[in-house]
Amino acid sequence: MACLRQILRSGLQVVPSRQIKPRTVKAFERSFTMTNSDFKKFNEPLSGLQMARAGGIASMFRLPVQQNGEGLDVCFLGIPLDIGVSNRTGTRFGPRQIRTESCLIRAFNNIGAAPYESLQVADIGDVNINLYDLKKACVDITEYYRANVLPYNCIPLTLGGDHTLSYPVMKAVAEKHGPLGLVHIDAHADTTDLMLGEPIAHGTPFKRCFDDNILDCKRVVQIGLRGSQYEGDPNKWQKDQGFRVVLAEDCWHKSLVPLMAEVRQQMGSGPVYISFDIDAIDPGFAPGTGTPEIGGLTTIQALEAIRGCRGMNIVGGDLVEVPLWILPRQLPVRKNVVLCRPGRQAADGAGCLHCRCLLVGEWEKAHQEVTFAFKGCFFTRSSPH
Ligand SMILES: [Mn+2]
Repeated sequence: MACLRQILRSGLQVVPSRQIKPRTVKAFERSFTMTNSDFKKFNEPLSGLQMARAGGIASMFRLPVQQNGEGLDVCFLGIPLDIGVSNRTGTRFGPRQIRTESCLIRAFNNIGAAPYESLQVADIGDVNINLYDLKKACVDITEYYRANVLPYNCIPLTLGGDHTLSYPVMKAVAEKHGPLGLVHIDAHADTTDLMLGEPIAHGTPFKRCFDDNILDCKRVVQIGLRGSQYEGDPNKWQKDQGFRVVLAEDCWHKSLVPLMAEVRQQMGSGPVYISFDIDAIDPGFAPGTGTPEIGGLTTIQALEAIRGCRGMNIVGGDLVEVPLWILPRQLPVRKNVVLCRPGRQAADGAGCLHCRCLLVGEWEKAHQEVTFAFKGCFFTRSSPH
């Protein structure tokens, strides 16, 4: 989330994202004269200089935990959902795992972003969902946001959980803000109408959003789409509705800074929701997501895309499809895991858990096509695709 002071300093237009509370405005005005110690009234991540990073409650960014969005500008909350996936399960553990990994965060970054100087942020826990009934889970999600987040003018940043959740979350957000612009970063369009005959699944959320008039279609952009498709002109439907579609191939070997300048123009001053599917990033960088596709965005491009949203009227966001298996030591088939390296041949038809390279029998070639630095890729003989 962009810091207001940084936005002003950078000369970008400041677009009020909502009715800014008096306390926030005062803090913003005072921020030019206050010292760091004066900001302690705002929550900050528990510093690794104060307490060992392995310690403390495993909240998002080691921020304080509270029950709802009261008094907050921004809240983190988790949705441990993975019964909407079409391939590998495990992202129900995503919120917990993201929180665990987030213990490395510090209050400032090296380009000067300082969100905790002007925004009150906390972790409000997880949505209690029915994991035996996907449709009921969606109802649970919308009702939770209506009751515990949106009445407090609090911007929800959701930790997923599979991509199904964007539909019920955006439904609640749009009830408050009206039709939403959407910055959707993903390997897949997620605009399928039915999956196995079902309207609710992780490949359908933005079709459902469209059907429910949740989207302001001229202000929708999808970035990073790629991979094999069910039909020859897979993105025609989105384009017919007015979406902008940016294929992964259109991003290869490029900075996304110019693209994001155009996206800011497209979004204008209206409310914007950001939905970031971790599988947008190449599986060489972000292995282990449920439906990986080679040839994806680099981590640098991911940062450019998110930083490029600065100045937009952001009313909510999510990070989805993050699985249990972020680190090799957490792979459930640990004993059988072998770390792939260029030059090493796949034996016995072993399947790659993350990049599908062995599936097509061309993993050396595939990795050459993924021109970004090779960060490690895991395969196992016991878990073919
Ligand atoms: Mn997705």
